[in-house]
Amino acid sequence: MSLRFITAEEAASYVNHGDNVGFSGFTPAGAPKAIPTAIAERAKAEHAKGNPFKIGMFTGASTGDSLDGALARAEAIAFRTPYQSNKDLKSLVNAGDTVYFDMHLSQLAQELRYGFLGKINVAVIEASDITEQGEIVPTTGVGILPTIARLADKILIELNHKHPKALRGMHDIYEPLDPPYRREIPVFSVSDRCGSEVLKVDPSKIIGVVETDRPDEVGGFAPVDAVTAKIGENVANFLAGQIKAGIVPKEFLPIQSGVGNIANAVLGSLGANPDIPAFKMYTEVIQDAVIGLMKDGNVTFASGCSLTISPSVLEEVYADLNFFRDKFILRPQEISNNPEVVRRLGLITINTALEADIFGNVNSTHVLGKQMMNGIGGSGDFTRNSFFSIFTCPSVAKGGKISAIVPMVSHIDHNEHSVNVLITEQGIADLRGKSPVQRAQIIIENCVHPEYKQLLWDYVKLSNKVYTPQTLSASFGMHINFAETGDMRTTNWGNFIR
Ligand code: 0RQ
Repeated sequence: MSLRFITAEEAASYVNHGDNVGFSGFTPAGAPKAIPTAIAERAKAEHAKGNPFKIGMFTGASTGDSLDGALARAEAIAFRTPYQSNKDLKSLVNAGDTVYFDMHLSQLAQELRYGFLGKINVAVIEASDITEQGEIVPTTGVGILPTIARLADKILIELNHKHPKALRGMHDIYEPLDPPYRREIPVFSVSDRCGSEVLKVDPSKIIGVVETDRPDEVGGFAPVDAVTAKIGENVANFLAGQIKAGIVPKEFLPIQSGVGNIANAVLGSLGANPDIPAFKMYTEVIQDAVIGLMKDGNVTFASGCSLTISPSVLEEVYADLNFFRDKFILRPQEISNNPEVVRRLGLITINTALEADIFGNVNSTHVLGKQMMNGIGGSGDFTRNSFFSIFTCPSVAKGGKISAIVPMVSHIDHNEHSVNVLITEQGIADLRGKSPVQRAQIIIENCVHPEYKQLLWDYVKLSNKVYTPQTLSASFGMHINFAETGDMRTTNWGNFIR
């Protein structure tokens, strides 16, 4: 069957109001660009004629502005899952103007297969190569690609010439069987492959191929500052101590590192610490810092779901693909984040908290309990199944007006049973084997900013001789005081005692 090359506008004409559309990629890496923009234009044209036009959207994680941004601005989103970070989409989500539900990223593909989330009408897939037999080589991000390609009635391809055909061989495409037939996922070490190097789809479902030449819309990172550098140093020192204590084997364990500025800084610190051996990563997003660490020999292999690196760094990788070729595998998020594999490999997981409480519960998603930041992403997939889990965050936000450590988190993503170690620029709290009272003591002593220590000690003293020293009428006192006065520091517990 020969491939039909079409325009993005024609491709968009195959997407109808009410359709559920699955998009390839993970973060802006591997996310289609031309077809979503054309779907947004189509939505605007239909709206101008007075017709409804909205689609349901399944993506790997966040995407680029020409996908989430364009469709949000066109008011074309009926619902959206999972992780997102585009500012226009976030405004809709936080104004309650679209339906958004957050999910553990490893679970999305299986929940689509199980039928929990409805049908997929169309899959829009970015490819670096495609054959007439329906063999597709993905680009820099995989996401939920195999599942949407198999479940969708129609497939639209964006063949992006920005990515070399030589990417063939860098992906590992695997979809597990569903219960009761599922078997073990045969990944026993970070670099094991379990699937095929290309995605095979039914060629009769491919409606058309749109050729593009557009870079991934990946933003840069904030430069490392004194606070993020100190957090990174604390993480590296903690891990070096765990090797010395014989808890982490001297050959080390694979690292998973979360997304964002803090995570990028932490990785840099691990590479710079002479007591941390060269390591492998079994992670979700391979960020800029990893490329530098690979070049210096500090990271020897990375398995991930996407190569989310800034355009200039990606050019470096493509210019030297022979060096990088045997150092990466890109897999579907169902495999890169798979709980079974995470637990088997014994990952040390490092993710970022927006807020933590003195008992070790972590909020990674909600600003002050109500506003969605990005989503839980893969942090839950990794944290719950890790060898041990670390959460990092600066001890204060907004110039000190917010303490990142509070009596009770305003939203919970990771609970005290899954959070093993909390690290801020102030220090390290190792929570393993400790009671709630002991956890509160070590978190306040080691991690809380000096301006908030006394306030939190006073909070603990509000209850006496209980298992968890929580005072329900005051547990959100710092949040309420911030809402009323713009500063948590002036919280007076006396105002909250009933
Ligand atoms: O806001 O910049 O307006 O001052 O929250 O700061 O710089 O965005 O931090 O890039 O490290 O991201 C948790 C969001 C951190 C990310 C999060 C304010 C603070 C600032 C945060 P301003 P940055 P980072 C697997 C892992 C969930 C998913 C995950 C994330 C902004 O890491 O999305 O872990 N994680 N995935 O001022 C109010 C507080 C605050 C606060 C900070 N307590 N209250 N505002 N801020 N603390 C990978 C994937 O899943 C893809």
